[in-house]
Amino acid sequence: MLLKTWRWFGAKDTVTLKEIRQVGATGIVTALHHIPNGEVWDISEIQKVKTEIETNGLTWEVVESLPVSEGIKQATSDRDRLIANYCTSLQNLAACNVKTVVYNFMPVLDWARTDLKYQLPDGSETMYFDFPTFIAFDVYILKRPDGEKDYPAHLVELAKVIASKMSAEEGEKLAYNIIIKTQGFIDGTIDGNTINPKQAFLSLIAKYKDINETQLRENLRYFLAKIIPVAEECGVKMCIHPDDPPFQLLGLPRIVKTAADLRWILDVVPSPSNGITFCTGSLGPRTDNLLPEMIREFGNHIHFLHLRNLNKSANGSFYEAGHLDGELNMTEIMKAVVSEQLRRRKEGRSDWQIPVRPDHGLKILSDFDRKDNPGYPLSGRMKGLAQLEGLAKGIAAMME
Ligand code: DNO
Repeated sequence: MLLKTWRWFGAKDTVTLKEIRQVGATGIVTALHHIPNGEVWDISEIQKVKTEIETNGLTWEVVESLPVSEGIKQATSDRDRLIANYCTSLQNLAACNVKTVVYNFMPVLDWARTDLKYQLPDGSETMYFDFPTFIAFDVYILKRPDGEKDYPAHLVELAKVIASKMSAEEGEKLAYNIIIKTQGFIDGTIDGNTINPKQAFLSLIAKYKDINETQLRENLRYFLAKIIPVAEECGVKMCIHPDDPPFQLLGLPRIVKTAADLRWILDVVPSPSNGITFCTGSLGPRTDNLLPEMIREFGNHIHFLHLRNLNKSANGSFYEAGHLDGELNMTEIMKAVVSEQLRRRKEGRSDWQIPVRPDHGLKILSDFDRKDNPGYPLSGRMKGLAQLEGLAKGIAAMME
């Protein structure tokens, strides 16, 4: 029922393609991580990775991500060249028959967590986004000018207390986790080689001083107007990834947070190629995001699914829970997914199965003996995938 996929970070990944085959995934989700952001992905480079995947009995199902350069998000004088490169990469991917492509439009920071080793009562580990701690990082560690004005006053008060109790070493660790550890491996603009990362981070943020949400939307519209016709012509389905977490951070504009945002994106350049990565964990921290309803509304445009769960609190904080364990009603979410698939199948569509990956996973069992990227342990994700598959099979059997 599910087209089961798995994120693989290429040669540097400690989980091998052979292992991925045994966890039961058939599709790989990966990127040309070795090509610098903004450069063209050549056919020969794409083909090399594709061949490696296929040699191991798997298929390259989804590109996550073909990164959108900061110059495109900021509409610098270089953006047309960067967009032309982007289009060439899309055509090259299509020539190799890799036709589902993830991207996001988050300025500077891709995703944010404040604790990468939060322990659950059973000894497993997960990731936490504590909003006051994030504000402590922004206002008191990074010391972004006027940062406190971008958050509710009562949260800044909490942040102040948190910062006052933090040792210099803990503060540095928090900054390292937010700026580098969670960013470098997913083609972030700042990696472990950057000298003075905090300064570099502040300079990147400062570039958005005159870009508000309206302007960033206009920059996204411009980008979509150029790339979607190219994608449509070569049969590529673009899927924008929502902002994680789905609210403003660091005073930066964020425009992929709600159903209204997604509606705007789909309407501004209407095309079957203009689609969504429906990520339950990214959209989930907001109580106004009613996930099953959103799947029903946007179903036709959902080309890729990230399924994960979380437990949240009223101030925007959350931690990632087991795939079936958190507050998001995964059964209702899966019912909406299965209905959409059955609808497509009835219409005779070849893309009736939406690729899905267990997004992140808890660190459990032998995961503690391996080095992995935050959120991407082997056993925890494998458990998540198995749970999601069982749920989907059960639901499909009852519906069919
Ligand atoms: C983190 C991921 C993100 C995601 C990108 C998509 O684990 O969910 O890095 O891949 O935002 O462009």
